Amino acid sequence: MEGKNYINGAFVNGASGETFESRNPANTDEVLGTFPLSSETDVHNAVSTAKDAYDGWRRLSRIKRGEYFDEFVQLLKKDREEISRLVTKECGKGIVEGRADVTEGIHMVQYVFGTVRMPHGDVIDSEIPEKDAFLRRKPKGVVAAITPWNFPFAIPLWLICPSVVEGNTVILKPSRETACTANKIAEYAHKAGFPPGVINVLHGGCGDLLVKHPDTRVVLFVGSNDVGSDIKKIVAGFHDKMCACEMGGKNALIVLDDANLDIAVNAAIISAFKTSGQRCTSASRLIVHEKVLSEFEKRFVETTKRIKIGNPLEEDVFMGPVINQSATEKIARYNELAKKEGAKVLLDGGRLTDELHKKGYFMSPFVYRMENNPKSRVLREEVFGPHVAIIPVKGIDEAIEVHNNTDYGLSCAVITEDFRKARRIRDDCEYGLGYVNLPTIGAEVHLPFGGVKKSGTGLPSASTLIDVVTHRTAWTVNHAVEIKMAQGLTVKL
Ligand code: UN1
Repeated sequence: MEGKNYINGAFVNGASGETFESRNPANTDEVLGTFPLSSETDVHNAVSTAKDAYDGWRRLSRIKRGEYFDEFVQLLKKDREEISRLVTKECGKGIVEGRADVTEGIHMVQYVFGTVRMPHGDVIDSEIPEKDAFLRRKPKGVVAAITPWNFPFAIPLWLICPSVVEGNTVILKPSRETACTANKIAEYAHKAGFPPGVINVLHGGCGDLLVKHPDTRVVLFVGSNDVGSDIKKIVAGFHDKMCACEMGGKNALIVLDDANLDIAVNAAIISAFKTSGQRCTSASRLIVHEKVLSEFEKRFVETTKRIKIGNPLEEDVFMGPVINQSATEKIARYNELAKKEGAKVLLDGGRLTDELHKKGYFMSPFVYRMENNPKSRVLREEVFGPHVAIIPVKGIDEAIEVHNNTDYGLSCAVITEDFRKARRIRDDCEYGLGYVNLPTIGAEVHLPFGGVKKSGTGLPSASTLIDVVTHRTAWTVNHAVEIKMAQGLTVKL
């Protein structure tokens, strides 16, 4: 694919002429596409086109804006399989997950289209019977959306769809690792007929320029805490810019003493190893009650050994490669660190270099048992790979304490048959997404998606992004011929 930026309804080269490549992480010899490395000129062009398009776009009725999404989703649904295969090739997740990523993106488009004929504000009583007050929503202007490679289809759509349907215009800056998928999003938006400048895509190397640009009103970001923290600092320097950041997790699945162990093992496998552990919602901590520890551990390790790692386009492959060389190095560093910190290694993971795997970034699961230690780095820091600790606990109090012993707070799951214990987890653990008898992954688009502590800014994305990309305004109308004021302010001279 010869990728381009998508600005003002046209596919264009970058101003500098510099490019980068997107490669298949399962076979690094395979170049999937070449893309422009965007520079200041490209950012200037994209932001000014999005700014110009904003006025016309916001003036359309919300229902008219929604109709573009109807066209968009029909095109996406027709090519669902082709897009899924591209997602899988580019980011390495198994094809079942490639399809799920595309399905989740499609759900987001369907969701926003479904909202346009639904109530969108509130009518609020006034103290004065002749006054009607309305809560109305206004768009904000140009939105910059900076997205990661692990959900190259769904996450851009989580951010683009609510922004655009509300009347904002958007510039998407996708990860360089998954530029082909972002290019596809631009192609389908183009075919769906969105007016020029409403949706723009800028590849590579320009995220900070978009954040710093005085005309981007909102910055939406999903990625690492380091980058998110830098974005927050830059945005704080502007009086009229805000950001909503989703920034990873160190999630845990808690297995209590009364747990159904079939559910527990299955949920743990899904939580730890889907997407090779590279979801913000992946669990890298399994907090297990000592009464069920040996049985759980035995079954979890046996099942993990059966995981098929290989070409993610094969239907029965569970784990594809991780995303790139530096991911393999980071995971290996954390595996070593776990050993130094006193882990009892149950499965020693590492890079697979045999004939079948030598061309890709394949890592096998690293599973260990480790006593709770509030100072341990491996039990507190995000690894983003198939690296998982089993932490024994004596009861629910300790489980909660261990759960909260990290700076992150995104996703939490408990396996129990006891609704009272589940309620304690619900109330005392720190998280944004909580699950009972389920894995820590698999949120749906019509729920708020976001975390607490280092995981987020408290402004969840997907459906609830509407609160970030709109101003809630009060609009009050007087139906009387005289002015009657609230708070006893009525004056007649
Ligand atoms: C992410 O990893 O950043 O809940 C997103 C889930 C998916 C989204 C994950 N629906 O696991």
